[in-house]
Amino acid sequence: MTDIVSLGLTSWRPELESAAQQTAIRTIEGGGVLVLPRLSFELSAEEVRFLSPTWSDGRAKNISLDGAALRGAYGLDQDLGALARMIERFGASAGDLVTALFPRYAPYVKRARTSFRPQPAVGRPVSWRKDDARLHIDAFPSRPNHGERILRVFSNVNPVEDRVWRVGEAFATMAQTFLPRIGKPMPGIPALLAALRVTKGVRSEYDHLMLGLHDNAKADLDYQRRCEQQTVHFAPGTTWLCFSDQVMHAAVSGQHMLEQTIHLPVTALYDPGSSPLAILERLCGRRLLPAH
Ligand SMILES: O=C(O)CCC(=O)C(=O)O
Ligand SMILES: [Fe+2]
Repeated sequence: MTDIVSLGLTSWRPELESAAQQTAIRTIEGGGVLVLPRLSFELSAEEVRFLSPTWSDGRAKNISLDGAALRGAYGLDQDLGALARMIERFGASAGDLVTALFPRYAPYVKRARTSFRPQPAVGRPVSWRKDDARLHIDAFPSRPNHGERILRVFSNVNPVEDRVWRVGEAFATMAQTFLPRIGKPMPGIPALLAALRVTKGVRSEYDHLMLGLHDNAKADLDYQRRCEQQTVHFAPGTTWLCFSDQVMHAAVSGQHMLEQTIHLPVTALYDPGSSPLAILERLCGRRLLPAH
């Protein structure tokens, strides 16, 4: 069963006892979810108005802040400036938190995209491949990452409603089920996709397998129903973290969430042997990245 472990932190820059730090590291690198039920991201009275899907431009799934660029939002410049500052403040807080919890990761907390999700978590019509209501690991078709980890910090900013997830079985167990169903990449195709800029860089065998796991798990409705899983409620004011390239997760319900993604090289981990790259290489019995 995937570990769901809570810590009672109340600060975005906590000073941790060594035992709590070890718990945090073991939980997250072991493929669990670290839950901080007392760490809320506070909105100012001015910012509460952003808890509405009307700020979405209606096209993008989420509102996101990538460096200085706000995407997917609709409104007057002045309002969008305030919205961007709220998202930026969350990104900075999430970065502080990761630095305090996992000092080894600190050099890599050059933050990637921060997202704000004022839409209901489920209910929008999407293709099965994009349907995050199905259990999956995160793997992105256009962004090969060559084993780099996807660490995500989430916070439920809804004043009254839980965010609810299903959390599935351990990564290695899931991989054992689906690896035999994934074909070899077609020779020449990864290079072609990169040349055509369909992918940002060449898709490695690791990326091919991660996408294959993502797609095969989402496509298999019988697996979705029957695999070992638990329902997890993240109450209003809860923050949680996981490696979303490792934890099988699915959105069940909720609205109004902030999320920060941080990319980490496998070498930044306390235990690189726990990474999906190491697990898949053990299961396949060969290297999955090109030698360099
Ligand atoms: O909407 C959610 O709560 C989870 C969505 C998801 O799968 C993700 O952010 O990776
Ligand atoms: Fe996901």
